[in-house]
Amino acid sequence: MRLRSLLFVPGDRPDRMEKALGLEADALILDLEDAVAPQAKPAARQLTAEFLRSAKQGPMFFIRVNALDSDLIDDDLEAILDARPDALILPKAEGATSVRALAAKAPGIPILPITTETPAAVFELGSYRTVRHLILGLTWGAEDLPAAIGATNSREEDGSYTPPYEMLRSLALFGAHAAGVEAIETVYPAFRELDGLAAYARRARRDGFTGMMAIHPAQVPIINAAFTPTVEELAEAQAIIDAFAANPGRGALNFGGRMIDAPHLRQARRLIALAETASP
Ligand code: 1VU
Repeated sequence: MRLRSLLFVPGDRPDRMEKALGLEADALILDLEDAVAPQAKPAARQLTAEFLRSAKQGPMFFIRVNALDSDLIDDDLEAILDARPDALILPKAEGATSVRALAAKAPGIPILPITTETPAAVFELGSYRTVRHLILGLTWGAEDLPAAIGATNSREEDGSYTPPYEMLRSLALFGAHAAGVEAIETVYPAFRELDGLAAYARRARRDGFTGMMAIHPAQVPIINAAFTPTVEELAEAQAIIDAFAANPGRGALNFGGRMIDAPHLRQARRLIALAETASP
């Protein structure tokens, strides 16, 4: 599975769904939650299900349903489950309990929870490893929690996260890796700032995220590039693997003036494996 870019498309916009098919996003997230106004929810369910039935080729098709404690999710699932989405995005998830509750309503469909949107969710970030068989990844959000706790913003003036949200990002990252699933970076809302996005996405991959959500077509190629290893990175990874192969029995080596040992070899192997899954 290659899951570098996941593009949100509002579920009541079939024109945008068609456009999204040609954008090389690895997955489309057809949204029934916050991108759809309350009065448009019934139409969005129907349009999303129709689109899913007619467009089975191309990217993976994920659907973001409404939250478990909304009175909307059962109608969402009734409308879309027959169309067999590749995964369900669960907003306002509060740990393994939420995942089990959705899995009971939608058996056999992998779940990608958004893990940091309520205060209680924060204390459940370590629990996802108990439901790793039900989830394909973890992602996080920096938009809903400030509203839930009366904070004025999750970002500093320069766009970086304030300490509480930087902490949440780290917990979501390690929660995903503890569960052994994809770690998906949250959206970059300033969709006209492409240089800022490129730096943000590079930082995400550097930190251990494996992919990232997008909200606008222009973000997709930038995210794909950031999560695709460069030729130079691959060459270095191969050289590290070769160096250990040429020195069997040695735990630590001099690699051009710097020490490499077991973690560097693991990292190099992981990068080569990542490139193999990222090849079309
Ligand atoms: O040039 P065209 O007319 O052919 O196409 C437009 C526009 O339709 C298209 N486009 C999109 N196509 C597919 N998917 C999209 N998400 C999408 N967004 C735009 O691209 C062409 C240019 O559009 P634009 O630059 O004029 O953009 P607008 O000002 O019309 O729209 C900007 C927003 C941000 C409103 C739009 O991109 C959008 O609706 N994005 C998705 C929002 C969303 O789903 N938000 C919820 C998830 S965020 C979250 O919850 C974080 C955890």
